[in-house]
Parts: sequence; C-alpha cells; structure tokens
Amino acid sequence: MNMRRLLALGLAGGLAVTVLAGCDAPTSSLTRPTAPVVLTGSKLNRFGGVAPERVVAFRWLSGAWQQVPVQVDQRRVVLFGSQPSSNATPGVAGSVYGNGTGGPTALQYADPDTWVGADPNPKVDADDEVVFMASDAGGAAPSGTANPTGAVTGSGLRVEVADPRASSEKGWIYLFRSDGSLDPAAGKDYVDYDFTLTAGDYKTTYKRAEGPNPETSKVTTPSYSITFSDRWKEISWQVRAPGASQVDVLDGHKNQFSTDTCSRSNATFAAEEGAFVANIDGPVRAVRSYVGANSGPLTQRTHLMYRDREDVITSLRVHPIPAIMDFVDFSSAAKGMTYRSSTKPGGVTIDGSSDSISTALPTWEAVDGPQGRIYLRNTFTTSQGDLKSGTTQFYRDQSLPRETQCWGDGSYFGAAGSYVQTAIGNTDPRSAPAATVTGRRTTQFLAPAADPSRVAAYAADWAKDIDAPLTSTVAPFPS
Ligand SMILES: [Ca+2]
Ligand SMILES: [Ca+2]
Ligand SMILES: [Ca+2]
Ligand SMILES: [Ca+2]
Repeated sequence: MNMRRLLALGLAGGLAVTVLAGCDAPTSSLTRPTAPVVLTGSKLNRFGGVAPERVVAFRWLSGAWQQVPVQVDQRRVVLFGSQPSSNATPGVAGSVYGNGTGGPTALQYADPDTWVGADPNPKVDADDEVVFMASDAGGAAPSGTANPTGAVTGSGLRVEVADPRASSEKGWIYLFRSDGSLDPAAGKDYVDYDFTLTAGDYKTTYKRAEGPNPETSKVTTPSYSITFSDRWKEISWQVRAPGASQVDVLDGHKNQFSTDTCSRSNATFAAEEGAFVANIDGPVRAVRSYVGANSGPLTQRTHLMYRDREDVITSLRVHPIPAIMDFVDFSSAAKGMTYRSSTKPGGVTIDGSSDSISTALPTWEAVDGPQGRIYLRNTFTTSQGDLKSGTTQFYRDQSLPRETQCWGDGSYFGAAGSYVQTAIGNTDPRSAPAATVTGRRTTQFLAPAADPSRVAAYAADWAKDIDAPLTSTVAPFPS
C-alpha cells in the first residue's frame, strides 16, 4: 500500500482503512483523497438527454452500495459581448456582458442568474461537466451486482479512476440515472459559496460599465474559508482544518505590471468595466467566474473551489502588455510561518524582514505554521514561445517596502509568485493574431504539519500530483 500522499496531506490516520486494498480491490486504493474527478458529458454518452438532477453516484463499499455526492455543471458557448456605455444600460441574456453583438465566443459555465444565462440544453450534453471527489471512490462492484435502489435499469456507467503516478492505485464510482427518488448531493455539501454583492441582486444592480462593485462573498469548507471584496479581489484565507489557529493569513492574491507601478492592479480591474460569468454553489464544488480587467475587458478568471483546494484559472485577453506579476501576499497574521519552495526547501521565516530566494521559478511553494499549512503550485501555459524563459520568481518579505502598495496593507509578508518580464504580445481575440496566456494557480489548505521537517517533501510530491491529474475510464455497467 502506498501511504505517500496520505502522509503528505496529514490524513493517513483517518483514511487508512480505505487504502487496505486486497488483490481483488474491494475498496479504492487511491491515495489522493483531496483530488476532484471532472468528466465532460462527452465521456458519459448514456447521460445525454438526462436531467442533471437525475444523475446520481454510488460507490461499492463493504459489499453494499453507498450513495456519494455528484455535481453537474452546465456549460454553453456564448459571446463575450461588450461593456455597456452606462451602468444604467439594461442587460440582455446571451452574452457575458449582457450587451453587444458579434465578436468572439467561448465555452463558459452557464448561470441563469448572470447574463450568460442557463444552458439552452437543460439536459446533460457533451460540454457539461460532471464532478465528484476521489475520496468518494470505492471498490469494483462484482459482476452480477444488482443496481442500487432508485437507479434506472440499463442506465449505469462504471468510472474507473486511476493514478498515472501509481498504476496500482485505482478506485471506482458508478453513475446512474435516478428514478427521481434520489438527491444527487447524497446529503453532503463539501463547499458553501455565498455570493453576496453589497448593492443587491447581480442582474439589477451590477455596474458593468464602471465599478467598483463591493462584495462580501465567502467560500467556506471544513478545510478553509476564502473571502472576496470585489471582482479580482481575493482578500482572506483562513485554514479551518483541525488544529489551525484560523487567523486570516492573506493580504491578497495580486496582479500588477511590476512592483513599481500601480497603474494596473486588482484594484483598478475592480474599479472599471466587468461582469460575472457564473456563481455556482454545488455539493462538490463552487465556481466563481468573471471578466473585465481595464483595457482587457475579456480577460477572465475562474475559481474552482473544492473541499480542500482552490484552482484559479486566469485567461489573459488583452492588447500587448509589458509584463505581468501573479503573486500571493500574506498578511501580518502570517508572521512566524515558514515559506518554502523547491528552490528553498529548508525555508525562511515570514516576519517582514528580507530573505534570500532564488529568482528561478519554483515547482512548488509551501507556507506552514500554527496558522495552518498551505501548498501552492503556480504555472501558466502560453503559445508565445519566449514567455517562459522571461519569467522569474518574485519574492519579498519586507514590512516597510520602498514602493507604494497598490492595494491591501502597506507591507509585503512572504509575497511570492511569478513575474513575466518579457513583453506579452496581443492576447485579445478581438484582434488577430492573438496569442494565449493561461495561468493556473492551485492552493491546497491543510492542518498544521505534525512534522514540519517533512513539509518540503510532502509539497514536492503534491505538486507532482497536480501536474498529473487522476485519469478516468468509463464503461457501461453492468458490462
Ligand atoms: Ca452544455
Ligand atoms: Ca446542458
Ligand atoms: Ca523573512
Ligand atoms: Ca501586503
């Protein structure tokens, strides 16, 4: 049995029973309990035309079916549209901005409470996503096993989930069409997302032409809470895993051109045009997606928030820009935590006094202390060949920096992230040619480490998992 990742997550005790895999795999042997599994409808053709509220999931555990939560997120291809000329301009469903015609489209999460609107195909279709947690996988159901009660005969699909880094580690989830008697959430709710605009309802109050649009939105799970004070302004992280002190260790997840300029930052993004794509609060994950970053009105960020982890995907769509930084700046409440990375595995203390960190991009970062433990993986993909080589790691721990801070508090505390210093060509699809630059930041929230000397090894292994997601193979059940 491979306890590697369970140890890395500090979860070995609680889940040991589920990894006691025998030769006939009576239970899941997956050791990535915090990983999600996301399938598109195109892999689940038996569910084409099925209503999302009829999609249910089961695992086979100890010789019986047990229902587990599954979530369907509807997606649709829509226009971006354009920001209206005035905040008073009424919105029209069918584009992200609820305004304008023509121009580029993209596949987006659908939301009846934004101008994107509901998916025109309300049933599961090829581009919709079906998601469940690896920790809910069970063993392989023996052939001849009868369907669970409430599942429609002939509707079953067996999803074999495998770990590309450990070929012996597998788990199974069985998806069925329900007869209507079952709740897809299976009585669970791993993530709570309260999208709360101070002004009120999104469609009637949101200032799409010119912000700001203050929010008190909050995501809460058993492992963390995150708050947002506006579009692009993620301003608090509390680790809620057992043993963490639960203080807010984040000043902000920040973007700007360079340390010396505040002409563009999350604060200026929020102050100008923008719109929400979707706000989804399901049993397995929450989705928060929005556009609008000054002269890049189509620039988009999507947060996927799972029980233990947040994935942030940023799609740059703007005219040529000189540079971009993407960093996490901690708060004074993070003082005393240890910042580590693949280039500094021994770590340095976050205390507002300078540390020596390589400018080479790390493959992982970790911050740990009594406040909790946080692993970070920050990467981007691009079609512009020279961007990677022109990107360095930014790090600053300085309570009294010489530069004015663009927003948040007046200090850098363990501020770290990427700094693209090569000029970025056009990424706005409204003018050709457009390159692509897509950032992906993954943050894992964990209990304080029992043995801090092992955090570097754990985080290094976790980052390899992030780069090699679980795979899944779908087959009819029974076969
Ligand atoms: Ca769809
Ligand atoms: Ca659909
Ligand atoms: Ca320091
Ligand atoms: Ca700060």
